[in-house]
Amino acid sequence: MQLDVFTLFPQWFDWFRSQRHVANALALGHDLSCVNYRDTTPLSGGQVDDTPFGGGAGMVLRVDVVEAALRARYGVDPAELPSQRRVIALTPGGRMLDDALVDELAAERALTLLCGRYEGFDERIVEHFTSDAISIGRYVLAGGELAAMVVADTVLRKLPGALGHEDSAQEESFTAALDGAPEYPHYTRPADHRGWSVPEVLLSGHHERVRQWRLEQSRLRGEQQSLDGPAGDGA
Ligand code: 6GU
Repeated sequence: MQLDVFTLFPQWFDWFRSQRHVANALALGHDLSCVNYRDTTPLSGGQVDDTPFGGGAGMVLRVDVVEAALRARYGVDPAELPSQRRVIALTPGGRMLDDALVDELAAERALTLLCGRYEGFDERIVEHFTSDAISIGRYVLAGGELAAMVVADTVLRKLPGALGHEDSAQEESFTAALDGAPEYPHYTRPADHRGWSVPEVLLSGHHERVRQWRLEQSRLRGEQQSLDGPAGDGA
């Protein structure tokens, strides 16, 4: 997987790259590169954003700036890119990220993630240069960088070998193995702490009963989440 992140804050990703599952994925031959919009801006003084037409607060990332950055990186007209590769704008108005979308992205050979700042993107960037717009939840971040890290984190940990333990991403929260429900509770030693004891079934050594109990717990948690109300997709 080739992950390219376009951002004004490439140094934020230094920390991210050092996280173990990310480092594992990179050691396996995957790549995470950052491109700074500022390095190729056609504007003087390193300018990358501007005030919104029609007025209003904040600054908007300029379409000419993003075009120059994409053109420099890929050597083609960025308007042709969406038909060649997955180019994703991180924006609160985008498609909500969930496990199914992560699986879809993890199957790609390459992903381009565009981070907006301030009030976000000039809409022409999203319209002409991207194949997708993705949001990570119904709240507003100061910029797309944290969302890009969430996307990169969730995608990279799905790649074979990234987690060290091959089953880890198979039967976990929101996967088909659990019918899309959250994961069941886990316990480890001590079996009793201050009288808080581990459910008996987990100590029984009875694999089929353990399996049934876990499925039931997962299902109950899914029900509880539905009662808690919509977490973005209205489910
Ligand atoms: Cl992708 N970007 C920003 N700025 N805020 C968000 C988001 C993305 N997803 C949820 N909130």
